[in-house]
Amino acid sequence: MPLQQHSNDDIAKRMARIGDEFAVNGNFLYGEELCNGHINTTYRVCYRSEDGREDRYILQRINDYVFKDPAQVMRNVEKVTRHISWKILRRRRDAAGQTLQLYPARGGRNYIMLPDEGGMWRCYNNIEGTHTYDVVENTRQAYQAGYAFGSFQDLICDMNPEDIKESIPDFHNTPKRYADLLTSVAADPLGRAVNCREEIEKLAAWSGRFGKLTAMQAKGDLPTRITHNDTKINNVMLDEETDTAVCVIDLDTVMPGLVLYDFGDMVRTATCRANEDEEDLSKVYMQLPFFESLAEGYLDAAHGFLTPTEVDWLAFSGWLITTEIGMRFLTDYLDGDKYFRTSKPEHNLIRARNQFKLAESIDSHLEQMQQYIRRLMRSYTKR
Ligand code: GN1
Ligand code: MG
Repeated sequence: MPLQQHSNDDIAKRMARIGDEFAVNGNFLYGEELCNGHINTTYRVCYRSEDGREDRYILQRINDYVFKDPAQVMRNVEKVTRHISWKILRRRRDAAGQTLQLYPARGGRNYIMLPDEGGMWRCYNNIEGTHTYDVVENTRQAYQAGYAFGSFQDLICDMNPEDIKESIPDFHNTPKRYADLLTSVAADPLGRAVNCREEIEKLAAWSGRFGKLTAMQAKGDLPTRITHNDTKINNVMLDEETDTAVCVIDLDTVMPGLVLYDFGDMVRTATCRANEDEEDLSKVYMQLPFFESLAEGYLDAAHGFLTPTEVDWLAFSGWLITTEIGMRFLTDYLDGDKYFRTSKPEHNLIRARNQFKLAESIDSHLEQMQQYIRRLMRSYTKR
């Protein structure tokens, strides 16, 4: 979601200065800030080449409070983007431009360090002819999101796991996230715990279920795979005209994980018509038809490689990840809003309450959700 175009002001000069560090073609025309992530800073810039062609690029600053080793993030991203491009281009030569590509920077790396501009910057192609949604509007979009991330997992499942390092350790380790919350409650540096007693109690009551997936993973009952780990609906680029999925973006958290974390985060963001900032909690609930389409899209792409145990926990993962992200918002609220970008007072508390409401709604549908998944799986074996 661009805010405002800049072509000749100080912001434009900064964007041009950063863009000129990369192998982009031509002269800077204009740029705009894209405001749909909580972590990195993102600009879309347009350059005109000598022959009059206008090309758009994405410039992004990697947040080094969140990603402690940004160079490692870039090594992961480079391997993943290359692997995907190689696979897609082998199938469809005309798909160039529809996968993420990094542009080299001055000096030969795929990033540049600009200490006076906040640190590390990188440059991607802008995937033209596509758009994203912050909330799902119809079941077709939910299907496409599921299909896109299922296909993504399929595309990267043959990468060498040794090649991809953890960019944020314990990213989806829910018991660890809960322990972090309890540490923040105990420290309570800003005296905010008093505002969220009810939420803290709620989590204590739910905490017996937080370790289900990590325990199964530790026992070897759930396979560790390379996964995306941030499968929000607005990380799927859909064709502007047909609304079919073109590619997924935001690869910074691609690392070893459970496919259930990816599916869970899709349930969190593609089955509710309200976004995570919605304050009117009466609008925050899961819609079963959206879940069904999401599951159908995901399984159409992924049913071939999932194990029966993975399939058994798909619905539960929606509840778990929604609760986990809510817990992370609450922890950041207590810590003083250092991690997630906020734009109003109590923003992280609002988000946490929203997520807990959604988690309760998902929880009340778990049996129906899992039944639907079982039915879908049976339909594949019959085909
Ligand atoms: C962050 O920046 P964004 O919106 O892509 C976060 C995700 C959360 C999400 C909640 C690296 O992602 O884990 O699910 O906010 N990313 C990181 O909206 O922490
Ligand atoms: Mg992200």
